[in-house]
Amino acid sequence: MTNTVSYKVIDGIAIISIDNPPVNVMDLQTRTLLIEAVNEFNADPGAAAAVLLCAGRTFISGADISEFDQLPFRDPWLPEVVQTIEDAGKPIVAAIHGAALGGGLEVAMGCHFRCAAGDARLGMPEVTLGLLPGASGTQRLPRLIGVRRALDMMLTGKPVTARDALEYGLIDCIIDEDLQQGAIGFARRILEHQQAGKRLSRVEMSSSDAGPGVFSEYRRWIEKNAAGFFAPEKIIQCVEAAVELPYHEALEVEAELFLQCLDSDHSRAQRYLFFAERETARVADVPKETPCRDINTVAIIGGGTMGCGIAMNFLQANIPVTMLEVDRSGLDKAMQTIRRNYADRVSKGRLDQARMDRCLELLQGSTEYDDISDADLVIEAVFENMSVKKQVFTRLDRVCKPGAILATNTSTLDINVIAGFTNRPGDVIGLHFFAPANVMPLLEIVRAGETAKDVIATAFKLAKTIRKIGVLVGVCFGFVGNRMFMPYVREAEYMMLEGIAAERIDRVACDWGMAMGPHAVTDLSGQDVFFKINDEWQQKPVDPAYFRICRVLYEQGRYGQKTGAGKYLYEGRKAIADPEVAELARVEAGKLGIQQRQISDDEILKRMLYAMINEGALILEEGIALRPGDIDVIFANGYGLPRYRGGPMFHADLVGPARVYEDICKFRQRYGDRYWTPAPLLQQLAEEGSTFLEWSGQRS
Ligand code: T1G
Repeated sequence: MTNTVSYKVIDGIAIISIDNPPVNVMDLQTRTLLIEAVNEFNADPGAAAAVLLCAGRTFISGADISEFDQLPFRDPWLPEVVQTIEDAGKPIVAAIHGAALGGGLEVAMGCHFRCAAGDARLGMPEVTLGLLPGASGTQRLPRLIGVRRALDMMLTGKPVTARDALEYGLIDCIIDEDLQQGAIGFARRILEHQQAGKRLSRVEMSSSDAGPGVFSEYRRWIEKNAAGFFAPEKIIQCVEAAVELPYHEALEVEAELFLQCLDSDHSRAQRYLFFAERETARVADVPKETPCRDINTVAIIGGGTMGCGIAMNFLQANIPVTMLEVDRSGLDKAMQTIRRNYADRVSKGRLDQARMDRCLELLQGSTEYDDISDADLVIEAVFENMSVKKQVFTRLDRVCKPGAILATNTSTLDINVIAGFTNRPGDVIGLHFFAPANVMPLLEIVRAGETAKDVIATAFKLAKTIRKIGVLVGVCFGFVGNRMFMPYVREAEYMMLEGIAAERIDRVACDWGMAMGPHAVTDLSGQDVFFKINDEWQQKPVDPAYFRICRVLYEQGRYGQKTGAGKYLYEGRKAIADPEVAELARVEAGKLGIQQRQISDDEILKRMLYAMINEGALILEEGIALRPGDIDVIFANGYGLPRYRGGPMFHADLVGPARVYEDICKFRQRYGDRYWTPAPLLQQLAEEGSTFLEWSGQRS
């Protein structure tokens, strides 16, 4: 194993270099060798100062997250490394490029000075893993940049730019030339001026550093922005300790609260998603080195809401787009929609005017198919109807150049049939975006029977280019996300027929952490949308109770938010429980002979989640999803499942497949086989005492 830390001296300045590809994590070897290098520097009379930097594309990106499941930590643990650096008898300058994240920034704060390249980023993303900075970061950061800015960084997990870091005092200088040379020059200057730099553990803090009411202000921030998450409150408690206790006592509080976070199901779920999101691109028969097609120009067919949102993704990635509509008025409307979407973002400060102008410069419009004959990628986003798709793909097959990728954004139709409208099925793939298409991070990449491997590889590369998380799914009704979401809504609807109010069902879902309850979601998308999806579905259950309330509401024109009434009444976007809907449910239940019954919150939640989990088990058996983690990534990034729950399959493993199976068997006894026949894989795991993760061999 090559050493990940090296030491050398250049004209009296020691260079301590970390080289631990791909992102210089502080694993055990690197922690051990870094301490040895600092000790060597301490003892080296030929080195008056030291520069600590990293090889490769980034500074230290943090502790090794994969170590967190192998407790106890193997010494030297990171806090010891940071303190060893600070205790050095001579100045050490951190030279940061790429990103200094988590433990990486903590190591940099152990140094006495910090320099950074102009495009470097510095952050504390631990909260995104359900953790807190556990190597003295909660104590050093407030001492360096103040309580408020430290809480902002640690609670949001968002990195700051080098310029902001300089303004905050997080770094001492920005180096625009060669980083190592610049840092050496900086080190020489501090020696000339005999500057000792900051030993943060010796900086005193008191409650006056926090200011009145700051912690209650940030607790209100948590309620609004991070409700339900475990770690944010612990971060605040660490900073309270920083201003109330001596450094070393407060450090003990940090250590204790860090372990509480580490041991929480929330953090296990969030760490699991971190790796699961990086695993989705691993496709056994499409190796990493599969060549990709060049995508330099994109055409979008259909300038509706989805088509415009999809177009914006590529414009923001500096890829020219031609929007194709059937006629001039449709095209003008589409171009206006895109302009308005960007203008909204500019008015909200989420985009600057220059960026908007650049995006619009890359946008062309046309009503002629011939104008897109040279596009490298065409994405169809027309009306969800097979005959319309046939017209589009027949024409694309005729006009598009050889090698162009022909993608459909369909969410329910059979892509094998769509590929059959062309003479090039290998070039056809599904790219299923989620509304709003320019915002939602999820992209279902739908592999049809003949989709070529380089087309799949290109789709994954494209997903990264447009900052989406691509997940490969197979062809079936609803692919993975919608196919599992429908049983979730089906049960939510059925319980209304059993006499449970829509608002109570939604509350139970939201108490578990869902961003919106199932009934609020269907009112947002539209009861008409759900009615049409089911109407198009040839193999839908032959069951008069299936989405019965949705159908009755549709027939009454109560589509949801868009008509001011659906499952709820609406005053603007405010949902108000509607007794008429509860009565409607009772009437329909009477017609269907469905008994009203008392149902506990616990069962309400299980009925919805276990319906999803059972469908997910079928999906895994059918190979429609490659891994349970892929399913969970879909739900964490496209359906508002809280990241601290991991996802439906992670939840099943947490509860235990055997207990899920047991409850599903009880539902089967009461409601029959149609919806509650346990998936064979779930039964197998229950009988083996195994989990979905073990079954898939996926990294936890
Ligand atoms: N630990 C282990 N593996 C990591 C890792 C980490 N910290 N960061 C990245 N990897 C792996 C990743 O799984 C992938 O592996 C490969 O490196 C490339 O990553 C005590 C408690 C740095 C911005 O949260 O945000 O320090 O898939 O594809 O897109 O207070 O990686 O190739 O096998 O993401 O260029 C805090 C996490 C840790 C930063 C680079 N730090 N990493 O993005 O590459 S907790 C973080 C990232 C901590 C201390 C606390 C990104 C990146 P594989 P990648 P990228």
